[in-house]
Amino acid sequence: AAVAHYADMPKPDTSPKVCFSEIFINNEWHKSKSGKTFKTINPTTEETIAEVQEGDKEDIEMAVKAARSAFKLGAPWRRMDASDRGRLMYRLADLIERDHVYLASLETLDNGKPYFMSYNVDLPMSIKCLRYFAGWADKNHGKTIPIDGDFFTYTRHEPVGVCGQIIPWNFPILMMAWKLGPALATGNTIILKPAEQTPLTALYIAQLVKEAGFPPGVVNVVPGFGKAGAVLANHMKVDKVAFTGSTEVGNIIQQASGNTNLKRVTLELGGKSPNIILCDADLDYAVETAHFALFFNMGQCCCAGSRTFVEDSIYDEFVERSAARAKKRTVGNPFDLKNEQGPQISKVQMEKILCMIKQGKEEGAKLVVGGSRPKGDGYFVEPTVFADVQDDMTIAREEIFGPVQQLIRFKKLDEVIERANNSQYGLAAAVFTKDLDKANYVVGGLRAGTVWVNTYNILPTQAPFGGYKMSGLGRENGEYALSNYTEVKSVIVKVPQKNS
Ligand code: TXE
Repeated sequence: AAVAHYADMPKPDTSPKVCFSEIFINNEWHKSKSGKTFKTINPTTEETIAEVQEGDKEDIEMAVKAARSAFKLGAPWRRMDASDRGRLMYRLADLIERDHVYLASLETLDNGKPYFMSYNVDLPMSIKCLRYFAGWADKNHGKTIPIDGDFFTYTRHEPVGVCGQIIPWNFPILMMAWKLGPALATGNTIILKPAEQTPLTALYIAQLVKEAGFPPGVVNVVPGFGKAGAVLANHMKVDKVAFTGSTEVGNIIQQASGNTNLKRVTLELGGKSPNIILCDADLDYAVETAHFALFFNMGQCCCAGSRTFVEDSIYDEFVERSAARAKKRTVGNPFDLKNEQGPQISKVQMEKILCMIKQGKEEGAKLVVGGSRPKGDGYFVEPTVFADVQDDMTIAREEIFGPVQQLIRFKKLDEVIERANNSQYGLAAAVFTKDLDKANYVVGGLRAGTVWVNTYNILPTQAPFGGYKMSGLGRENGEYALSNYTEVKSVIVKVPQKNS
């Protein structure tokens, strides 16, 4: 199917020009107050793509001021009709679509993900997300409530206010869309901090925000490191922070809120998602989908199917076929359409993955394919498959965030549900079977925010996504996301006489 698409796809721009590398506040470009810059690296070549202005405390202060001012009573953004907020969002989606090839190319350059994916997955999903939430702008309404006594009571869904949004590097444009969509639809103002590894597409989209006609200060984009994020999380004048990243930093952000102004916090964190394959599943399809569940985006997915539980009677066959599939996986230059896998995001991540592979071997898992860094430049890791993985091994407990598949044996359904749930995480899960009763039983038993049945990695903008347990707090996407960006106000009005 992938090959058939090649012919219809516009060619990538393999050296897209970097147009914006400064800090975006009040619809203007600024140099950092400290004068500092940082390098963004091409993970395929290990070369510097650009020097980016490094936002820090003073720049965040300036951005918070801009966002507060854009949120003032009577400000254009506050006075704007909700339907017009939606129109601006549709316009932003149209502009991203206009620059689809450029943005997909820039994403591939900065992140290393195959252009085939950035063009066909990241960009379309981001555009759809903005359009979906644009439609919500004038539909997120309150209720009238028949309270006791001579009163008229209604609720207003009001914006929370100034929102800090801190995003990771694995899906830079898509994470930006998931954050901007519900926040703008509901009328908030934003300071977004992209990940230090991948600031470029967020900065380009900032310029499109201006071109679309959003008033100054509504969307501010401050590139920088975790310490700039920490300033947002601790800021007394930030009303909410939305974060996607590691569970470790998620904990810190929740604490920062507790230590300061109890700002609203939503978190989308790590996972160790179980993918349960029963013996009656279509074997070819299950092997291919389990492969995709783990290896998609170089394994850098919070919902990666990183614990593949396979029923005893098909286990050996499954291992053999999974190994054969991983061996066939094409790895290399992400601009080359035939490659399924590019480099990992950074040297740090590559080394973390290699270290966990070593631990897997030391703890007794059986390495059946891969396990090393291929020769040459770039932060590549070979597609790797481990068999005979036990639940207590590090590779079965901790997030690897790389192209490393764990195949785990199970015998009974009850047993596998318990083992699947025996994790600090609860982001996603899947079950493969033709038996509807068994599928429903597994669905009911799993403690996870998303459960896929006979599929994986389907993340529609219309359906909520988020984690149980230490995988997060709150839901992104779908109608549920709106409540994370609204305060509910009860208004109680004395009336002379109430009638039914
Ligand atoms: O994440 P961090 P890192 C997991 C994955 C990966 C690990 C580490 O397992 O191997 O996390 O990746 C900002 N206050 N995920 O180090 O540090 C940071 O600048 C406020 C899962 O890249 O959590 C960046 O913008 N912000 C994940 C963002 O947080 C801080 C995606 C994420 O970086 C901060 C990425 C602080 N104290 C990694 N420290 C997912 N859920 O999809 C850092 N940041």
